[in-house]
Amino acid sequence: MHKKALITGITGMDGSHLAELLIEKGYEVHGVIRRTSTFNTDRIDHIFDKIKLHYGDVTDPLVISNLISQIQPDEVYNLAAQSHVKVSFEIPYYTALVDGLGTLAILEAVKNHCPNAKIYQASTSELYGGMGYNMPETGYTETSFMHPRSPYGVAKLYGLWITKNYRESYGMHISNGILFNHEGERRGETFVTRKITMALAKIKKYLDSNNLDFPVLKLGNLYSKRDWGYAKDYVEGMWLMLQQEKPDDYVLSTGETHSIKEFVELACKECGWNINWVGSGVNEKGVLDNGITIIEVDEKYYRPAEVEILLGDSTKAKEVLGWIPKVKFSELVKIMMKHDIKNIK
Ligand code: NAP
Ligand code: F7E
Repeated sequence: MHKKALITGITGMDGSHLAELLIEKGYEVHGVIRRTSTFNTDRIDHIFDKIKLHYGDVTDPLVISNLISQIQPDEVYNLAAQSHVKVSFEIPYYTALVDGLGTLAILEAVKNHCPNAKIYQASTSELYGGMGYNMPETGYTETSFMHPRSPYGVAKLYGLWITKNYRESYGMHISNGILFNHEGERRGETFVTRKITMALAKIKKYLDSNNLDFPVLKLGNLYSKRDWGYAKDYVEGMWLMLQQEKPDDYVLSTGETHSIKEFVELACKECGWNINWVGSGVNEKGVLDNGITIIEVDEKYYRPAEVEILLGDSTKAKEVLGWIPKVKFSELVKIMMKHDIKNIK
């Protein structure tokens, strides 16, 4: 008998990589997709025949309950979320509904219809808030103090605690993956890494044909630091958590932290450029050796509260799950830049 998995958020970056991994492992893979007026299945079109898709929304407990009751999954991966931190300041109520109460809908449905199913909850490094005072020198661990700094982070804190509560109250097998930023060639185009690699690939195309009429890349805070890993490594960690006899919570991270500027600098190197930073604050610019400005700061990308620095310590995941991230920062930038140079339109 094939194991059955249900993935919410299957059309997202992680959902698509996880679906591929579970197909490889012989699972019957089910996914929840939202009805949209244009296609939203780009990331899973290549595996369309190998998965079973169901219309639904985690803000609709009725459909979530019906689906879980009908499918009777062995494993549920709750990846659905309004996952953009900056956008969460603009739509805080909706973010709370999806990322907070959506999680509750999944838990109730599993408790009522298949209480032995194992659940993965997509928790996040945004829970820590990155203000520095609560970060150990070697990085945040599962027990570090949490201080979320956005409506997204606060909604995910509810998700973390309601899953812990169902685990303690009803003995359910629920694990939280506290995942630090992970990226890749399928990353949403408004997250900073992909925004950079796509914009630089476009600028390169213009400059290679001696056309200077290119759109300058506008960024917000260039000084925040992130612990960036590769999405494919992280979905492996999600699966490993559900293969354990006992549920638990795990940090997944690379143990390195780099600024937005460092990401830009390495990405430029992949394009064959050296970038120089001139000016400061909103007047700071990224200028190539030949004097061409390719980056400007636009304060519209600043956040009302910023997460300044994130660094994770995934010792527990290494020791218990045997999980080690294969791709580190410089390799990640290379993968993304190469992909976008090859595919940019
Ligand atoms: P993503 O690319 O933004 O994907 C989010 C997925 O959730 C999409 O499939 C989206 O569907 C779906 N979704 C959104 N609202 C929904 C709703 N109301 N009902 C059902 N589905 C809904 O995110 P990701 O980067 O793959 O991240 C996956 C999960 O991990 C998210 O929960 C995120 O918050 C969390 N996380 C991500 C990171 C990271 O660095 N990537 C780190 C820590 C935690 P549409 O395609 O229709 O929009
Ligand atoms: O921002 C700065 C921005 O939007 C990273 C989500 O997957 O990871 C992600 O959240 C940093 C921030 O990711 C721009 O201010 C500068 O400091 O790529 P991001 P995020 O906010 O870290 C966590 C772990 C999640 O859980 C989330 O779901 O980059 N930044 N200039 C910018 N950010 C964006 N988006 N756009 C800019 O122009």
